[in-house]
Amino acid sequence: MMPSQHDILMRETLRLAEQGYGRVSPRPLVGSLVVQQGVIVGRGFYHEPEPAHAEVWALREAGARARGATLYVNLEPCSHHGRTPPCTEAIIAAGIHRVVASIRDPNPQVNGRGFEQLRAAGIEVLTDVLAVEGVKLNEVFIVNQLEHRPFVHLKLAVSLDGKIATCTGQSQWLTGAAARLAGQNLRHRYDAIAVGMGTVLADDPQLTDRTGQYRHRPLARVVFGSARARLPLTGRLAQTARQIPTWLVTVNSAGNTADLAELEELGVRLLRVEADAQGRPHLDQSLAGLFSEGIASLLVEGGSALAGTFVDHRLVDKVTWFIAPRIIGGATSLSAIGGCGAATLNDTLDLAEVTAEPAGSDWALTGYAGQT
Ligand code: AOF
Ligand code: ZN
Repeated sequence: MMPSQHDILMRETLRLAEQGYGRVSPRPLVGSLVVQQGVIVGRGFYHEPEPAHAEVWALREAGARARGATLYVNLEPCSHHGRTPPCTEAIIAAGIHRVVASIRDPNPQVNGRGFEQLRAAGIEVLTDVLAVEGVKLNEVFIVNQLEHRPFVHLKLAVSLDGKIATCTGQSQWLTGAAARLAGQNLRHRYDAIAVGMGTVLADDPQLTDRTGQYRHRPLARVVFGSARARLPLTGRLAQTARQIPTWLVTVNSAGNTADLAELEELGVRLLRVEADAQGRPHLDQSLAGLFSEGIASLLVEGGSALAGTFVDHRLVDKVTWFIAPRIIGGATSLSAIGGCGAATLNDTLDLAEVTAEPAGSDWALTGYAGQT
């Protein structure tokens, strides 16, 4: 079937919105087009630090040509006074004849009111155009609005037999350059990377966005600790904590020890939460704390224990496995996911919408964790 004109123009709108990657969080990715008699006369996408919404950029460029035109936007136009006046008012004032949208805005301040206001002003409103793609583009924003927690994406590099290290603990590098570059590109789309203390102690990682692409806030680092394990003072994370936001999630019972005070002096931020049954930071509370610090999305990069905790709690939204076509073997070599795991095959974490793409000689398998 031939794609409709609306589908073609919405695809272009989504493509424009994507230019906001790294430049919008914790707000949504939004693109907009103004189309007059089949000709695009205005384009816009949302990008910090400019507060203007995508629709406003597109209307500005269109100027008088917006009168009687169709406006495409991937998110319902806002109806509230935020940092800017409502886009619905700007659309009505510009004389737009028809609005074509992909998805409704889950923000409770909008949530259907934008469409209502436009219809009440006599504007034709068409919704749900490329809705599946529209939801995917703003998967982070939707989880933020509905669940008030960061979107969680679990990303690991594994061997064909699901191991992340050899029996002697060697893990660098399991995958090739192309997969590692794809991993960097993933980092660019996230607000923070999370790792467990074991990974910090084993690898002394930098956890930085080295894509070279502009981002309006630095990629934050989050280390999940416990009551005992400490972030090494001389490690790369602690030593760069002044320049790059670095969080240590720890349990209340860790107290106010001298080494925690020293870490704070180096610029490491402490997030203290209650301990769970295993004495580790309570995961719901940790995510709530990070969210209230402005972290809207979290890329969990391991190791096995931390990944296991997220899986056991079913606090995973999306998964990407970079799979190297090599077999490590060995009963004692570390597998990707620790924790308790599923007791029966009814309890497994099952992925939906799975795609597999080649990444050099490796594979990138991505899927969504269905709610169980
Ligand atoms: C954006 N950019 O292009 C559109 C948005 O914080 P404010 O005042 O800018 O308002 C943000 C809300 O506006 C956002 O949560 C969403 O509901 C709506 N639409 N936001 O940041 C845009 N169209
Ligand atoms: Zn708006």
